[in-house]
Amino acid sequence: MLSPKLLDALNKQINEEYYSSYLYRSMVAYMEDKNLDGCAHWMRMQADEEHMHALKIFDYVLERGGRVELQAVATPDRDWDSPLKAFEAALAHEKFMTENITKLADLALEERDHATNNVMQWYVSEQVEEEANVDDIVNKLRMVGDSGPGMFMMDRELKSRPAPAPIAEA
Ligand code: OFO
Repeated sequence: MLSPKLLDALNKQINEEYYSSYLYRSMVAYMEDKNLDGCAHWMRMQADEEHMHALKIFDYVLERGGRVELQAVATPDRDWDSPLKAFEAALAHEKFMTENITKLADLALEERDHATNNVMQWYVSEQVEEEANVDDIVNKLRMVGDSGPGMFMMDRELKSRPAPAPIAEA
């Protein structure tokens, strides 16, 4: 049985993951508006991945006999000054998500809930990967400048991002 404190924190994290998905979906719209198909594709894959992150906690709460309580998802930003600024915003967001996950893992230990801590460890590793991936894109965009031929090449590279692994494998 999940403690009330942990159940509440997990429900909040489900909402944060849905917000992440929503934010990246908003970035898809922004990139499409700029005719950056590759960037839009990358954001689409990321939005799908965040959706799966939400579902993984959703299913976990149910498995533990907890009540999932969905909350309203906040309105994401719609515009950024440049593709680089959008990716910088994505990196800042991932750092914020890492902080949330760390707090949840800490809380699980405080509550002596090792099963939840174990699930959170999956997210801890996932966040390392996510931050590294976005950081790499931000660095490359800073190097090439986010317009002209450099941007064209980057956009082509980002189009090759594969679809995220299905939830069962997550
Ligand atoms: Fe990229 O954040 Fe989910 O966990």
